[in-house]
Amino acid sequence: MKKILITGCLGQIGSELTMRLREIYGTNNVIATDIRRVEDNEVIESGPFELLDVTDHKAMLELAKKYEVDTLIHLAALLSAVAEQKPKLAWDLNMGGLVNALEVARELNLKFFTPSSIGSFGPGTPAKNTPQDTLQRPTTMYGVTKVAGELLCDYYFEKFGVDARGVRFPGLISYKTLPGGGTTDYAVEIYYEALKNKKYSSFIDKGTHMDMMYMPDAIEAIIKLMEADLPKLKHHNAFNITAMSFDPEEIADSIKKYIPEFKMDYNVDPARQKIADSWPDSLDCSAAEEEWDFSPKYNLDRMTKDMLINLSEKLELPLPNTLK
Ligand code: VAH
Repeated sequence: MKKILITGCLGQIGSELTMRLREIYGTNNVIATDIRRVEDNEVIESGPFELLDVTDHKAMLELAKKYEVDTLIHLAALLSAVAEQKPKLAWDLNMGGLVNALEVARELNLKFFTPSSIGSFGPGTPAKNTPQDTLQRPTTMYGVTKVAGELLCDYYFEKFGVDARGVRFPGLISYKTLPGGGTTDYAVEIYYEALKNKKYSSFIDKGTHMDMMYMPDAIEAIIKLMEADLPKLKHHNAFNITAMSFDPEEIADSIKKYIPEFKMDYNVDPARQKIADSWPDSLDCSAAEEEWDFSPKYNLDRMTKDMLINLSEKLELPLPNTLK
């Protein structure tokens, strides 16, 4: 990768990936795009930014040519909960945007990345230690677009030689940008509420295990995969990756190690609970470990400590005594 075009740069992944890529490859070599412009935003103010609607193939092609990029990282998509409320819009954006991005990668011979998700699995998939190659019959529109996306990316690799790579992300947790419309968002909200109010009502029920990962590990995984030697990859779209699996009780217990008075109860959202119940409990990541040395660094307690320290600063709230 030398010159990179990113779509969805203002999203939860894009906001952090753009800044990290600019650190590594140089600010002017990372062109950030999104459908909207916002004020007072470090991604927009720190380097090249363009407005881009990913359903506009011509506009995407013109930007890729204008900046003479060699890599396209396509992140723009609707997440699971919103996609379930607006399934037709989710199909049009997630699939229309993806096929446009793959066409641009084909036409300009670009290296390509787009994320899949644990949402690409369904109730018929083995829930524990979910294999890299297994049944994928998701019961959500988000999952349908993720499975279709994986198949489309592999098609472009086999048919046109597009070097398309992807990972199946678990729930991603970060303090820099609030997630938008996901099922795993409870695992981000809980940290904000723990600092603000010392309590949280989880919309996901007790005992619901889902794979999760701290954002720094997710960012490094994308870069590591994209820099891997192509001949070493037996899989392309998309690799199982995860760093931990927990349920609401376990993340609450981790927070209590730093905020002993923290209390959690439940106000389950049936729609997002139904989505979560259809996803695996824990993934087998051996293919990613063997083929490109995937190795996350944050476990639950280390993530909790880092989240609380950074959120205290971001929210201008007192650091818990245990962290002083
Ligand atoms: C979502 N955060 O909840 C995303 C992700 C595995 C979850 O795909 O939709």
